[in-house]
Amino acid sequence: TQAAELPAGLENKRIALVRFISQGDFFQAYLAGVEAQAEALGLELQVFDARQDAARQRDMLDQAILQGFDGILLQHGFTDSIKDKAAEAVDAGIKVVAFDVDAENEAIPQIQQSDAELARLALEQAVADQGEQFDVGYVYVSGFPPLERRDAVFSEYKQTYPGIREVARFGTVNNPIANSVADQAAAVLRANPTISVILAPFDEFAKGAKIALEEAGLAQDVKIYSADISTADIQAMREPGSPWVATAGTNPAVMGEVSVRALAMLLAGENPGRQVLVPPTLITQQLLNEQDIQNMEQLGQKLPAFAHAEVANPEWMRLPKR
Ligand code: SR1
Repeated sequence: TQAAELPAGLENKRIALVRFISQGDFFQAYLAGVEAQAEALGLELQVFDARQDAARQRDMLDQAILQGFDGILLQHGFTDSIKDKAAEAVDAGIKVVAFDVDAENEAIPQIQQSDAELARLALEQAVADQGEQFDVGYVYVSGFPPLERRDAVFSEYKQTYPGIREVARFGTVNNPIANSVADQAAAVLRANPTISVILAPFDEFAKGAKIALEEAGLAQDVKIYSADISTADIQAMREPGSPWVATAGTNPAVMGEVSVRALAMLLAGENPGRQVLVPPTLITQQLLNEQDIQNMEQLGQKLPAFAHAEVANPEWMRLPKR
């Protein structure tokens, strides 16, 4: 079959990805998805990587505006540092979409992984496995919309199940995130021997918790429930005796593709909607072992939600080849 004609609005367009955070499996795969989808649509892409520096992200957004990009994809960051610049871009006629950062602008579609649903899936599994009474070590950093949305669901859970006690809260996004979290987790585990669950709603947090549990000889006693999935995560969950028993997530490469598709729709004069939500799926260690899933490609073959998301996908859309 012949590919549908692309809308005229997409010809010779240049787009910029302005990202706050880039280290870790999720962000590498997200970028791969952005690159693949931009190429499939013939969009020229430039990546601005702020490396977790809010002032630098603001400067980079400014540069993207001054350099006359047709479209801008914002990825993570803080409302206060980008809001006015994002509004400036919109006012200059630049199409803007945002993944996991709220620019507080009606003209900027917000892309996210249905974070509330994601947290619910992980917590439901924790309750199914551990019952309604357990002590939790919670890995959390405020200020990131996806983590805050997941946190709101954890707060509901603690109210619904008074036997679920958060006995320690810790977390950092200092690079390398997993190792920094591992150092904190080691101290938290020593101080709180009743912890039987670590809730780590970001896979770099879960990797850190796993390191700490294994070093402390606690991998049999404390279980990790997380967010996100990658090939490295699948391997870590499947290691013999791994404490990482469940995670909920989407395919981050698909999130990158969806983000560019939403931006392409705006460039084509179409509206992807104010909220572009990609539903997450629960993945347990048991499922990975039973189905002998070794990597993201195999996960996509077994669970089609990991291969493609049916959002921001008009008739004319060209998808990357896999
Ligand atoms: C620091 S924010 C980390 C999260 O961003 C993305 O939403 C990923 O799911 C990751 O958990």
